[in-house]
Amino acid sequence: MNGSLGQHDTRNGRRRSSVDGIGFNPKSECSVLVIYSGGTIGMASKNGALEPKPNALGDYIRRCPFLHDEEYYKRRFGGRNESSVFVLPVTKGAQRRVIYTLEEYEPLLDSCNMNSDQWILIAENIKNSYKSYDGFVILHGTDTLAYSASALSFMFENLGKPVVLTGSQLSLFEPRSDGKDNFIESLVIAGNYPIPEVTICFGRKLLRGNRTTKMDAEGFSAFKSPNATPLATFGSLIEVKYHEIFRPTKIEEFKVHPILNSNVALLRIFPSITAQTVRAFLQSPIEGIVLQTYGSGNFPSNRLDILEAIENAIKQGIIVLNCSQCTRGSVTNDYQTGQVLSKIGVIAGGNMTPEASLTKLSYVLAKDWSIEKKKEMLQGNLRGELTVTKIDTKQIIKLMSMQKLKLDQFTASKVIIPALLFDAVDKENTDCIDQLIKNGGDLSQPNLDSRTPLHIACCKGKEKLVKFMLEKGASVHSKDRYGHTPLTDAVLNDHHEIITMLVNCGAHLLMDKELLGEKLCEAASHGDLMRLNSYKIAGGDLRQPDHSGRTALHMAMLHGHEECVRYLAQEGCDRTAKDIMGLTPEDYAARVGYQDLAALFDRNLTATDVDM
Ligand code: ASN
Repeated sequence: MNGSLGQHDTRNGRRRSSVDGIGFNPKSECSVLVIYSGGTIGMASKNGALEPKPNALGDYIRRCPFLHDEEYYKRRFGGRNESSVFVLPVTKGAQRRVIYTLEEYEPLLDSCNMNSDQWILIAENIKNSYKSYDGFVILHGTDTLAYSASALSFMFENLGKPVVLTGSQLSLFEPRSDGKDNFIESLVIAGNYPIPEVTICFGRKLLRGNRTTKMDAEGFSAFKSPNATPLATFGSLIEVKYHEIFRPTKIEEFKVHPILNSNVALLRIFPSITAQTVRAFLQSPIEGIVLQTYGSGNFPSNRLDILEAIENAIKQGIIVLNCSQCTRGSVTNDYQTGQVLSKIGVIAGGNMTPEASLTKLSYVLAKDWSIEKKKEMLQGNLRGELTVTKIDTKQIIKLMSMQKLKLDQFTASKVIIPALLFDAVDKENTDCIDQLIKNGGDLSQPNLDSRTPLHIACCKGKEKLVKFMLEKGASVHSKDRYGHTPLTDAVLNDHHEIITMLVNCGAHLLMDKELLGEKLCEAASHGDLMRLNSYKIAGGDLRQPDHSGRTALHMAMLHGHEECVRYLAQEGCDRTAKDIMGLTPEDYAARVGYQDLAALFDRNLTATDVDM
C-alpha cells in the first residue's frame, strides 16, 4: 500500500491533505500523518496572551533544518509542490527516513477549548488515513492532552499502529522550546517503532496515554504516569520496553468506536461535602460518576446520608466508579472505609487515572451492552489502563531449562526472553510461548534483522501458531530490515490461510503499485499460479501493470502458461491492455507463436476452469 501525501483542501472544518500518488519505499522510508489540533506548540503572543497562530507552523518547519531536510525533499519530490509534506533529517534511532504530512485543523484550539467532538474528529481522521501511513502524531495542547489520549485509546479498537500525542510548554517559535525534541521524537516513534498504542511523547519519555496525567504547569517533564513505567525513554539511544507494550488480542481489524456518552462526571469527595451536593451530581441525565475517594479508595463510612444517596443512584442504574485522589497506588478493599463502597455496588477502578476512568466510563456507557457487561468491562483491562506485567526471574530460569538452553548467566530480559521466544516459535511450543509472555516476553519484539516471531511463524506456514500469536497480540505491521511484514512472508511462501487471517487482522500489502505489478509479472512468467493467488488473497489487484505497463497476463501469454492465462482471464485481466510500447498480451503471444492462447478468452470461462 502506498503512502499518500498531497495538497490541502478544507473539509469538515479542518485542513486536509491526502491525495494519492507518492509511493514510499518501505525499506528506507516511512510515512507519518501529523494532525495539528492546536496548543502552545504553535502559539504566538497576541495582545499579551498566547493564542494559536494559523498557517504558520508549516512555514516555520520548512525553514528549520532540524525538522526538515530540504535537500532530500527536492531530490525525492523533484519539481512537485507538496506544500504539506516534510522530511525529517537523518537522526539516531530512526532506521527509516520519516516523510510526514502536516494536516492543520481549522480552527486551531487551545486544548482547554476542546471536547469530545474533537476527539471524534481526530479518531475519524485517523481511521480514514489508517492504511496510508505507518503512524500518526497529534500536535495538541498540554492542558487536556491526557484526557484526549485516554479517550482515543478507548475509541481505537484493535489499534495496530502508533498514535503519538505531543505538544510543548514553550512555543516551537521560541528558541528554547521543548517542542522541537518532543516533535522529533514523536515522529521517530510513529514512523519507526510499531508500538500499537495511543502514547504521549513528552520530556524525553514515551508514556501510555491512558496512564498519564499532567502534573506540572511549567516544567518540561509535565507528564507523569505514576502507576506505569514509561514505554520508552530517549537518551543517546531510544530504549523501548517491549514487554510493557499493550497489544490487542482479537483477530479483528482496526476500527473506531465514534460515540462517547457525555452524561458522566467526576465527583471529588472532601471532608465536609454535603449530601445535597452529592445528590445534585447524581441527578438525571447523569449515567455514570467517577468518585474520587481518599487513599486506597476509602470513603467516610460514618456519612450515611451520602452513602444512601449513592446507593439509591446505583439502584436506579447509575454506574459509580471508585478511583483514588492519590496519583500513585490503587483502590483496594483493605479498609472498612473502602469496603462500604463495594458493599453498595460501587465499582473499584484499580489504579486508573481520573482521565482514564472518566473517558473509559464515557466509552463503556456508549456501548450497546447490558449494565452487567458494562460493569464487567469497566473493571477489566481494555487498553493497558490497569495492568502491568512483572518479570519473575525464577520462572525465567526454569523456562530456560525447559527449552534445553544452557545459559550460565541471566543477562537481561531483552536478550534471553526474545531468544527463548524465537526458539519456542521454531519448536511450536505454545505452552512455552504463553509462559514467556506471562513473564514479560513480547511477540512483536524484533531481532537484529527487525524480524519478529510472527514473521517466522508466517514463513513456516504454521496456521494454528499464527492464530495463537495474533490472539496474544503479535503485531501484523512489524517490518523487518528488508521492509517485509509477516504478510509479505506469508505471500512469499504461499500460505493462503495465513494470508487470509493476517488480512482479517488488518494487514495489507506495503509496496508501490508498480512494484506489485513487477511481482505479478514475475510470478506469471514462471507460471506460478499459487503466487498469483497469494497476491490476490492479500488484496493485490491482478490487473496491476509494472513500470513498463506490462501485466501478469502479458507475461503468461509470452511464456505460454495456459493455466495462468485461464486464471487471469477469469480474474478479469484485460487482453487488450497495452504496455508502453503499445503491445497487448495478444501481441506478445502472437510474436512467440502462442496465438491459440488468445482463443481461451473467447470461451466462456467459469470458476471450474482453473482448479486452485
Ligand atoms: N493552554 C495550552 C493548551 O493546552 C497549554 C499548552 O499547550 N502548553 O493548549
